[in-house]
Formats: sequence, C-alpha cells, structure tokens
Amino acid sequence: MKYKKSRLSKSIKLRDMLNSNKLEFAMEAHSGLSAVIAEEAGFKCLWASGLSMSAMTGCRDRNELDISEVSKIVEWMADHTTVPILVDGDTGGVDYRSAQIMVDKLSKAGAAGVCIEDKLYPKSNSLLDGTSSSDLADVTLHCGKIKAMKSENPEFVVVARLEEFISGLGVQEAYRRALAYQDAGADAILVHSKIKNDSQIREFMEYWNSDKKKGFKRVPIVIVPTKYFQTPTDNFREYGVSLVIWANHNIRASIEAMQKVSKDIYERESLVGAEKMIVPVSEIFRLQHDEDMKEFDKKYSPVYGGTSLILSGTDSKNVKGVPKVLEEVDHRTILDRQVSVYKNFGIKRIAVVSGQDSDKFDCSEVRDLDVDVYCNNNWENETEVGSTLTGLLRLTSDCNLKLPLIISYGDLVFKDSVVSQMIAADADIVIGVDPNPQVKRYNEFVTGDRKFERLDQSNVFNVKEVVDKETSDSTGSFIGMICINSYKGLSQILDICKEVDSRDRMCKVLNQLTCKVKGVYVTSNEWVDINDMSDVNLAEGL
Ligand code: SPV
Ligand code: MG
Repeated sequence: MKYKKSRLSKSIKLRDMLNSNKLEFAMEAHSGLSAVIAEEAGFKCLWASGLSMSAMTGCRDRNELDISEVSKIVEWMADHTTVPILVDGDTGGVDYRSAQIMVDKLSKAGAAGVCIEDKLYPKSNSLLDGTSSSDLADVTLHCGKIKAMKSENPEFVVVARLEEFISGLGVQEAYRRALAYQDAGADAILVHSKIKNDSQIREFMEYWNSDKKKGFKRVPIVIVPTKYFQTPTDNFREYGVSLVIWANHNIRASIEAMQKVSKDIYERESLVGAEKMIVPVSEIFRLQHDEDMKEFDKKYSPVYGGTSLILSGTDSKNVKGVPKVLEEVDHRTILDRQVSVYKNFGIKRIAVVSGQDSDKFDCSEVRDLDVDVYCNNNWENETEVGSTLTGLLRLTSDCNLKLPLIISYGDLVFKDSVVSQMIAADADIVIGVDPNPQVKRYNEFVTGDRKFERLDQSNVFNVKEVVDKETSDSTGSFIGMICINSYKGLSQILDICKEVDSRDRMCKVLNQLTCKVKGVYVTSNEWVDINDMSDVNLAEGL
C-alpha cells in the first residue's frame, strides 16, 4: 500500500515527538481500521494497547496473545497508516532474549517503538485490582531487557514503564527505578498511576524536573491518564510531560456501539432501528481506500472488453499504392502493430475505417488480425471527422459497445505506454499530445493548463483549447489519438461529429467538447507517424 514508509523514519518521528518541547498525544488503536480512524482524526502517534488488542481478539490482557499474534495486528495498523506506532510490549516477555525477539518482530511489522513494564511475566492489567509489589520485576532483570532491546536495534524506541504506583509503592522507588532504566538506555519513561487525580504524576515530575534544573539529563516522560481523566490537560503541560496516551478509548467506544446495535437487532428481529445507529456501508469502503482500486485497475489490469477504432479512411496511400495502415514497419504492418498493442490491454473489438482501396483490406493478413473493416464510401470528400463518424455509427449501432474506446489514426506506430496513460487518465475524453514544438504533423495544436516538464510525476493535464493554428499558448501538438472513457464523452463526440462539416478538422470536434477533456503528454520516443522512409526507420527503433 501507499502507506508503507521507511520504518526507520517512523522511529525517528516518535523520538522527535518525545523530545519536542510540546505536549504530544498518542491515541489507542487495536486494528488496521481503528488505526486508520485515529490517524484520520488527526493523531500523530498511535498506541497499540495490549488491553485493546487482547480484547479485540476476545483474550484476557494476561499475555494470552503471543508476540507473533501481536506483531500481526501491529503490521495491519502500520500498513494502513503513516504515523508512528508505540506498541504495548507488556513485560517484554520472560527474559532479555524474549525482549530482543520482540524488538525484531515489532520493528519488522512497522512499529516505531515498544514500551515494557517492570512487572513479572505473565502480567495482568494494571487497572485490575490486586497488583502488589510482589508482582514487580527485579530492577536488574528489567535493565537487562532494556539493554538487550537497544542492542538489537538502537534506532527502535524503547520506553520503560514504572509500575510502582500501581503496586502501592511510593515515588522514591519509582524515581530510583526510572534512573536505572534511563541508564540502561531507555528513550523515555512511562509513569503509570491509577488513582483518580494526578498527584502521583505531579510528585514524580517534581523529582525529575528538579534533577533537570540541576543540569542532569532526564529522558522524556509519558503518562496514561485513564483513571485521572478529569485532570486538565494543561496540568500535564505545566509538569513538562512529553506524551499523553489515551489508552483504550477506541475499543471502549466500539464495545458500547456494538452492544447497542446487537441488542437492538436481536430485540426487534429487524434492522430498522440499527440502521440509524451505524455508518453506511460506503463508509467502510472509504476507510478501506477502495476508491484507489479504480485507478489501480485502470493502470495495471487489462481493460477486458474495450473497443478501438483505427482510421484509414482518408487519402492515406503510401508510395507503394497501399493504404498507409498496411505499410510495413520491420516486416509488420502498422495495422498489425496497433492491433497487438490494443490486444495487450484486453481490447477485443477492433475496427478499421477504410476509404480509398478498401479492397486491399480483403487479404489474409487482415483476416488473421480479426478486425472489422467499415468502408467510408465518401472518403474523397471527408477528413478524419467523416471516418470517425462512419466508425462510431457502426460501433454504436449495437448496444454492446464497451468502453474505453480508443481512436487512432492509421499512420501511427505507438507504444503500450501511450494507451495505458490515456486509459488511466480520469476524464471523459483523453487526447494524446506531443509537447515537442517541432512536431506539427497534423497542424492541430493543444493548449493545456500546464506545460510538459520532464520531471513531473504525471503527464496528464486539462485541455483548454484545440485549434488549427499554433499560438503562443500552445503546449503541444495533437498526435491523432483519442480515448473515450465515458458514455457521456461518447455521445458528445458522436453528436459533434454529426453537426460539424465532415470536411472539418478533428480540432473543431475536440474544441467543442464540454465534458471533462484531458491530455496526456506523449514524447517522441513513444510514437511515430509514418510519412516517409525516415519515419519507418524511427518506428523500427520504438
Ligand atoms: C494498555 O493499554 O494495555 C495499557 C495501559 O497497558 S493500562 O491498561 O492502563 O495498563
Ligand atoms: Mg497493557
């Protein structure tokens, strides 16, 4: 997905947030979906909560999920978001080696850092009653884990969590351990408290800030105010806290919503009540970025069932007296080359409009290509506009016409890239335009809303004008290819072809379109129009 960025940069982002002088916030998430929702709300950091991830799977928050399972959940979260994720690593496992494996797995999953608490494995949730000092891990065991984790991956953020207040001990023990964990290499300390006010946090911060004032280095402090939620956030700013974790609010919100909706549907035996309580299905698709698929499909999948119309209806004879589309370039006719490009895109229905020497199309080479040949009997008095009308009338006479419909002049040799860009552009009609000012082949000039720049990410632009005279605003020259991507575009082009004089230039038709028209800049190494032997040589090199 487009979101998978460098893991290293996410760790750097998290470390920068911790070390900024601003109070920052991390929102709880426990799945890919909740992570997307939290990022969309504006959060710059996510907390992969152990409590929530366990609850989401129906497990207890007691190390019932193993590290591979946690890593998989984190991977889904990281795959679909861009912000750093701090993972709740519980105790870091039984020993230093489990803690190292945890860092390895979580960093591979795309997390930015992990937080480990100084309790014994298996731990239970800190907000449950009954945690006592006998549940605490030995300081040296915890320091060993922190050192091992930092040696495994120095970039990966390690936050050491103090459970002393949770276990009924005082600030001296919490402070003593915080210093030990900082010395072991922790990037930050999480001070946990479950009383209903912030007095323990304030007390701890007094110790920490007093050290800082004396010039000692002290790592950033992280807090989890689930139980002291009534404390004004400005207090935390005042104490110099670095990161606040809103630790379980998405899972709690979802539990209430699911309970209400399940009960309502069960009791009513109907969806009538529930429908008003829930998002429409389209919201799921939006959060899944389903919209992107349209663009991906257009870019990467064959179009299966499109149509193409090759125009050979005008006086397009070559020197040997055959229509130009039957001219050979490196032992293959132009028609054969165009047909094979179209077939590469899954386009099956291909028609050629013939004019002069229509009988030349009645040969085994053309029959083998499986194309329809429509003769424009009035070819002598008409331009490409007349041939286009002849072709479109035939193609639309049955209701099976499949879009996109690509029209190409019969003297063109072009690469797949031309067609793929035209099909992928989001517009009713897309035209191919060569930005090279030397190219004036059809003398039809296009003005786009931006000029071609070699380093631009996209070659697609909005078409402002197509005229038969070059102006100072012209940004390129029409190459003789039109891609009709919508039925709106098709009906407009058909109506205009009927209205204008069939001896008019194609630019007259294109210029009257009111639907969304875009151009694609196509460079000379992607197409050639065949006029003479030098063009044939150029086309052979494509
Ligand atoms: C979690 O969110 O899993 C935590 C925070 O560890 S707490 O539930 O308060 O222990
Ligand atoms: Mg936890």
